[in-house]
Amino acid sequence: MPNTILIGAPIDEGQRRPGCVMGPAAYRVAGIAQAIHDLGHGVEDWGDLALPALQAATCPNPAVHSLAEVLGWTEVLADRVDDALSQGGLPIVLGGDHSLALGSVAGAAAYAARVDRPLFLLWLDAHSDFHTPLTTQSGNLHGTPVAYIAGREGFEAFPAFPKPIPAERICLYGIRSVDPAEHAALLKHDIAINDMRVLDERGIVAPLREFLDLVRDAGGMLHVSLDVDFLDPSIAPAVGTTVPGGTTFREAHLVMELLHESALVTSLDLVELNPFLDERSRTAKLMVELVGSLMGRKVFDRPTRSF
Ligand code: Z70
Ligand code: MN
Ligand code: MN
Ligand code: MN
Repeated sequence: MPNTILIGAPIDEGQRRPGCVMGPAAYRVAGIAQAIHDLGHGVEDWGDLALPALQAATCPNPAVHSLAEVLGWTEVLADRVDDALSQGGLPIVLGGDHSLALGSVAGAAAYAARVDRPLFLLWLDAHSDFHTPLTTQSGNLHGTPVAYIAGREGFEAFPAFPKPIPAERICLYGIRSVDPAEHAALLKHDIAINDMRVLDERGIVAPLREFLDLVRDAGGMLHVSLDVDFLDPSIAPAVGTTVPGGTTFREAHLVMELLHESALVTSLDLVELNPFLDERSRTAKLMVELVGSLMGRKVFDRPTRSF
C-alpha cells in the first residue's frame, strides 16, 4: 500500500451548521495517524489547509451562500490531492463538510487524466448530492459535488471539472434522501443508485462487488467519499443532517473490509463529521475504526474456510 497522506480540510461553508470545522482535529485526537501506522502503513500528515484569498464570485440562484469560500477550498484541495497522488501517496481528506469533494475529486480526476487511467467514484452517503448551484433550494453547496463530478451544467462559477466522470463509473451507495430536482436529474443519468431499497433486498456485498469488478476490469482508480450520514444515526450521531435507516456498524465495517481486499482505493474523503454534535467522541472513533478496516484491520489474517 502507498504512503497515506492526511490532508485536513476544515471546511464548513458548504452548509449552515457550524462545527465541521473541528472535524480534522477530532480525527487527529481520535488517533487516525496511529491507527494507520499500527496497520503497517506509512503516514504523513500535511496539516490543515488554509482558505486562500477570496475571488469575487456570483451565482444566479440567490439561495446559494458562501460561493467564494467554497470556490477557494475547491481550488486548494484539488491541487493538494493531485500533489499527494503525484507523490505516489494515498490521500485521505479529513473534513469538513461534503463540499470538499468538489475539490478532492477534481484533484483525483486531474491526476487520473494525466496518467491516463479511468477514475471511478464510490459515494457512501444518505444523500445523492446531485444538485447544481442552479437547482439547490437550501443553497448548501455540500449537496452538489456529484453533479460537478459528473459534468452537469450550472457550475459556471467553478473551474471546469477535469475530465468529468462518466455516469457508468459512479456508484451511489446507501442513498435514502433525494430532493425532487436531484431525482429528476438522476433519472436522466446512468448512475448506479444503490439506495436502501436495493441494499435491503440484495444485501450490501453483491452490489459493491459488482462495482469493484468494473473498476478492476478497467484498471481504474477509485475515489471513495464517505459521508458520516451513510451510517445510521444511532451509531453516528455527530452529523448535521441525520437520516434514519442508515447502514449498521457491521455493514459499514464489511464495506470497508471489501474495499481493503479489493486493493483498488486510491483516494478517500471523510466528510460531514460535526464533533460539536458528537456523544463522547463515538462518531469520530467509529470513523477512525472504519478507516482501520479500510486499511486492513481484521480479526484473522488468513483465508476463511468452511468444514
Ligand atoms: C439536501 C440539500 C446534504 C449532505 C445534506 C441535503 C444535502 N439535498 N448533503 N447532507 N451530505 O440541501 O441539497
Ligand atoms: Mn500542486
Ligand atoms: Mn454528502
Ligand atoms: Mn449526506
